[in-house]
Amino acid sequence: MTVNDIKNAKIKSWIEECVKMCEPDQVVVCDGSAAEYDRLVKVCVDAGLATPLAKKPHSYLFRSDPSDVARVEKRTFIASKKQEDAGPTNNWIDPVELKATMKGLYKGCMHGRTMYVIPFCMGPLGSPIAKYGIELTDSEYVVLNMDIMTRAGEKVWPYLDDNFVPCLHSVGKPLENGAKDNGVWACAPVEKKYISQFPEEHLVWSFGSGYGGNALLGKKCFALRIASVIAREEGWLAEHMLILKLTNPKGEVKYVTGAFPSACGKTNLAMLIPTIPGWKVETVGDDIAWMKFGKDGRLYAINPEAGFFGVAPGTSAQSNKNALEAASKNTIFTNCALTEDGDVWWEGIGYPAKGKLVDWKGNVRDALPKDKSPKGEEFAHPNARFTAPAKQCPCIASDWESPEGVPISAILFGGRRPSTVPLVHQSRNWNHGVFLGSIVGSEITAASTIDASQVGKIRRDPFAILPFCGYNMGDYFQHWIDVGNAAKDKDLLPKIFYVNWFRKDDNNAELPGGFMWPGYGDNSRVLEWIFDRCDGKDNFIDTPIGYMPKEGAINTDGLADYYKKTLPEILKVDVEGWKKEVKDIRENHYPKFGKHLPKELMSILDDLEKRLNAAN
Ligand code: SAT
Ligand code: MN
Repeated sequence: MTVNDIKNAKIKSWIEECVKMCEPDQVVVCDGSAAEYDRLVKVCVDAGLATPLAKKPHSYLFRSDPSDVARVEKRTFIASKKQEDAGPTNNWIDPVELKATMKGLYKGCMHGRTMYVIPFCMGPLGSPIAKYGIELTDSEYVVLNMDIMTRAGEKVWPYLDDNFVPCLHSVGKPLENGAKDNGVWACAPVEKKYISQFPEEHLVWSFGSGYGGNALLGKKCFALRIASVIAREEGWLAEHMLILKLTNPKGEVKYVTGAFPSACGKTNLAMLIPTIPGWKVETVGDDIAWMKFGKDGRLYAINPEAGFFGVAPGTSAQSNKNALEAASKNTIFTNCALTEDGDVWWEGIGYPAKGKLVDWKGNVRDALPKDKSPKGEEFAHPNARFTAPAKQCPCIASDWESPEGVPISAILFGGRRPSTVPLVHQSRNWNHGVFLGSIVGSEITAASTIDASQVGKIRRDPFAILPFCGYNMGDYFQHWIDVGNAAKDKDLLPKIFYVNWFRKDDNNAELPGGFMWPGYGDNSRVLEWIFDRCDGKDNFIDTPIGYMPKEGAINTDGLADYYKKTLPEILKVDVEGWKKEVKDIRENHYPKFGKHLPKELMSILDDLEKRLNAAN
C-alpha cells in the first residue's frame, strides 16, 4: 500500500504535509509483517548498524552514538499555549515559536532517507481503552522497535479515524549527495534535539535523537505525555505504572498497579517470583497503565504497550529471570556489550564474560574477571536496553491483552528511602492515597549525584510521572482527586499503599548491602498483606501516617533471622523523621505548585502533622 491508498483524508493530508517538509527520497507505508521486519533488519545489518547474535535467535545488537544514549529531559518540551498549563515541572516553549524552529530543522531533513509510515495502536486492538496513532520516521531502528513495542502495521487501519495522534520523528541527519551512514548511528547534536509535545493538538514532534523514549513516540510521548492530557479531558488515568496479577494459594486473583521512580526495580516487581509458597505473580505490564472506570464502577487497566523496553544492566537470573527469558529471542539489544561467541553481556548479568568483549562504543577490550566495571568504564552503557515482545515473558498473564482491561484492587507507590518511610503503609482513603502519590521521591545518594550538598535530600518524583506529565502537575493532582470523586461507589476504588524496599542500616554488618529488607521475591510477603487488606482483613493497626501491618501480620516464614530482627524497626512510625518529611513537603515541595495545589492535599498534610504531634 502507498500513501495514495490511504482513505482517511485527514491522515493522508497530514502525511503529505510532512513529506513536503521533510523531503524523504521515498515513502514506505509499513505493513507490520515479519517479512518487512526482516527486510529492515537486513538494511541495518548491511549498513553496519546492527549485529546478528549467534547465541540469541532472530536477535540483533545496535550501538548508538555516545551522545544519544537516553531520554533528554532538558530537550523535552510541553508546548501548551499558556506556560501555566505546562506547569512548574515541565520545560515550556511557546508552540508558535517552537513550530517555527522545528519546521526549520525538519526542512529537507530526510534527504537520502526513507520516510516510514507506521500506523500503531496503544493497547489491545479494538479495546475500548486503546488509542491509535501514526508515527512517521526516517529510522529503520525505530520501525523495528515500534513493531515490538506496539501493535503496528496493516491490522491497525480499520481502527484509525480522525482521532489519531500524529507523531513525527526524524533522526535529524540528512544524507546529501549519496552520503551513507557508514555504520554510524544517525542523530543530531544535543542543541538541535527537540522532543516536543503539543498538548492542545495531541501532537508529537521529535527531532534529532534515535534513542528509546525520544524516538519510539508511542511510549512516553504518546502513552504518557499526550495520553495524560487526553485522560484528563475524558476522565480517566494515564499512568507510569506497572500492572501485576497476584494469585493467592486459594486461587483468588487481584490486580495491582504500581508507580516507582527509576532504579527502584519496577520491572523486577512486575515479574517477581514469590518466595512464599502458593503465591503467584504474573505480568500485565511493566511501565505504563491506562485506567478507566468499567460499567461495574471499578477501575480497569490496560497495558498500552506490547513489549518491554527494559534496562539491561543489573538484569540477572537472580534479579529477574523472567526478563532474561523474555529477551532470549526476537529481541533488539541496544548499547550492550558483544561477546566473542555472539552473545550480549552487561554489568550485573550475574557472571563474568570470557575473552574479549566489544564494548558499547565499539572498542574491543579484555573482559574483567567479574560482572562489575569501574564507573565510566562499563562494557555496556548503564542505560543499555533490550526490546523484547511481552508475549515471550514466561510470567505474562493469560489475560494481559484483555480488551476491557483488568480490575485494579490496589495501587502502590514507592521510592528509595533509606530512612523514615516504613516497609508498607496504607492510605486511609483515596485522597490520602493521592497525597502519598504526590510525595513520592527517592533520597539522593552519593551514587546518584556529584553534588555532595544534595546527598540525603529527597528528589521528589510525584506519581513517578515527573518527566512524563503533559500538563501542570498541580492540575494532575486535582485530576486524581476528581477521578476519586467521580467514582460511583468509593468502596470500589483501588486501595492505595506506599511501599519502601530500601530502608538501610549501615551499622549492621549482618545485612547484605546494609539493606534491612531483602527485596526481590521477598516483596511477595508485603504483597500478601496488601492482598488481605483489599479484602478488609483485620491485619492492620491505625497509626499517625495510615494503616500498617499489626504484629505478626507480615509472613516471615523462611526469612533470614537478621531480617526477622530488623522487621519491627521498618514497621515502626518514625515520628521525628516524618515531622521532617512534613516540613520538607511544606517548605520545599508543595510551594512549587502555587495555586494549582489542591486544597485537599494541604489539609491532609496539616492532618498528618497534627497526628504526629499527638503521637508524642
Ligand atoms: O527511553 S524510555 O523513555 O523509553 C525509558 C525511560 O527512560 O524510562
Ligand atoms: Mn518508565
